[in-house]
Amino acid sequence: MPDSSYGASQIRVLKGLEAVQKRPAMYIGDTSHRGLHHIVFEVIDNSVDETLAGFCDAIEIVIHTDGSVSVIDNGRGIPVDMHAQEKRPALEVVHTVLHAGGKFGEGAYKVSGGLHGVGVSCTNALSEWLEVEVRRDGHRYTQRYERGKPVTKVTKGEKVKGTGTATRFKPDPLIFETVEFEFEYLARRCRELAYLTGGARFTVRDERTGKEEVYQYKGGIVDYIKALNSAKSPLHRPIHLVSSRDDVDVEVVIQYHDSYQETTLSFANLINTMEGGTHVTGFRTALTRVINQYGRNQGLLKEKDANLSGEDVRDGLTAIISVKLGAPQFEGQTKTKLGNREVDGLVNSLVGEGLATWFEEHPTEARRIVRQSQVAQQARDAARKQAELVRRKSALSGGMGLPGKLFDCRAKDPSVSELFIVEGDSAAGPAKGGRNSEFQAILPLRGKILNVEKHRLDKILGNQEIQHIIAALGTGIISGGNGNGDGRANPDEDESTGEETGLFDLSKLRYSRVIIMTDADVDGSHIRTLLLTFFFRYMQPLIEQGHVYIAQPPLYSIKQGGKTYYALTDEERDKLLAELPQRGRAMYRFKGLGEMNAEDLATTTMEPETRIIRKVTLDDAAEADQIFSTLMGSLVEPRKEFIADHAREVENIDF
Ligand code: 0RA
Repeated sequence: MPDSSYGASQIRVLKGLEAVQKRPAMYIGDTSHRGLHHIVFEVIDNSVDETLAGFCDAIEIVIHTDGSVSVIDNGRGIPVDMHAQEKRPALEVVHTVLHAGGKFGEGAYKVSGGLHGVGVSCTNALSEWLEVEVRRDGHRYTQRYERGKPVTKVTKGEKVKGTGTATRFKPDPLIFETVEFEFEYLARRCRELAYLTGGARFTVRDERTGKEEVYQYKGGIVDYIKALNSAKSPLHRPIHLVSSRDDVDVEVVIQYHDSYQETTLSFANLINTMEGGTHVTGFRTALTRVINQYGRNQGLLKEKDANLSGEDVRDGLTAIISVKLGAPQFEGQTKTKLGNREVDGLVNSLVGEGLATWFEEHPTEARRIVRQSQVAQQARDAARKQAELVRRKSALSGGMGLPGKLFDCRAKDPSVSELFIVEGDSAAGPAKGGRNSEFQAILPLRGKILNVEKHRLDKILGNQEIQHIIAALGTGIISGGNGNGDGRANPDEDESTGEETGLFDLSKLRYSRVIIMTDADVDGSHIRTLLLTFFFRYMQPLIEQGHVYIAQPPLYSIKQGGKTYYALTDEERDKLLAELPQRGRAMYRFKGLGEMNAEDLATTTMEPETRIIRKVTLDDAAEADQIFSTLMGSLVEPRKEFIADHAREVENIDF
């Protein structure tokens, strides 16, 4: 009965793809902006795998005007021959069977870059249509699918030169909440991949705007660290360590500069491990050990001196850690923490050996690094004393320690009360008028908000606006702060005394909701990024426990027939204008919160029954933190671009 097995496999395929369509979030995380882009990355990952295998050096991503996206590579081309078991062309199997990618034929990959590894069949299932074109064996082959199902056979076309795979697809609007692609989001990841693959050329083009970026970095992560430190004063040339053991590849690049912030980026199989993990722990333990050992051996650290802590040796450190392994385990809230136990000791010993050798060979630079860590140690002692002082002051003075600018609410029960952090005194007016003073408090921020990237803890705590926020919330802060992109409240798992986190106490939180309310423009979004970065680094549990929100004030009001309608975006405005009759209609554009009257602000943004607010996730905050680092901290090019794009807000940013 030759046909029954064919039928059975077809049914299995249908069930698989239907499961993806029924529960997309199970496969791609969510169906919002992030999930939408995830299905593009799923396709890009396949091309990147081909790059890692050494067969592909150019990948092109195009956003088309019809809402579809193309991913084009010059790899070997997905095989089109018959799949022995499935009795269908391999190309079709890859697109219709879950987890089929890379597992077929000879070319199975040792290391795969896909995050969830769900494969292109997921992208296919969640697309209104998908067309794939393979150049292979001197011919063109094509196939088209609609909502995951093949609507043509794999068709052999005309003769062509070269090899490669081109995939074009249009995300299904019945599945995704938004189908609007964001050029910057795709470009950012492609730039990262260009650094991590070290040589492959990534082109990202947006046919809606004509924008195009090309990323290619022959020096790999050494180029990456140079870019990160390009606006800083490095103490030495990048230290580049490459080694492997037990089928795990470890590549690390380290460069100290003369300012304070730590920037550690870590990757496992090219995935940005924002929550850190065993590779980061191994790296940190090795770094602390080698610097202390060298300092002791050279007599820079005296017998009576305390050891340098992990935090001390990371002041002014930029580091990129990239590991590749066969079976990565991803853990943590956002599945971006590497969990493989064996990696810790392995990275620890490989980095330890490499770094110790480098120190012996570069005594001048090595001494400079030890000396900088010692300065950090002294400053940290001083900062700790000051932090303790700030906390004691506010604890001793009880309610009296609240900032004068705070318009507090009457309710003293944190579980019912909310704090609105608003931008500028002009916005404070309507916010005060629009609030319910029984349970809603207002804290206006004024003047320059400190650039937390550039300053050490003692300076940050000295900043007025930051002090007001800390005092109003009542929780205190995590005194070490989080290293950039690390995502853990206490990064020093290997050496912590618990002292570092002792200053933060979530049970002291005076409001259950902390709502950031800024203008719906670029200035507002910038201040929001700054605040999220501060919360991410110094009050992370606040975000983890879901206490931070973003208000969404409207950009437009449209009055028509005695009723008022509001629009948050230009798209919403256009939709309303199309729906409402034109006669007697008046539209108004709010240039800022300060221009809204109290009633408008209350209904749209403040009253719990009618407002729109958004809960901030750790992911949002981590992303803000990364955007912030990129814009303010380091990369010169994006910063220039940013300033050019938003010149008028620059006066409010402390560079
Ligand atoms: C496995 C084997 C071979 C090619 C590929 C995978 C491949 C997959 C994708 C997905 C996007 N672009 C791709 N490029 C290549 C071919 C093995 C052979 O030719 O022997």
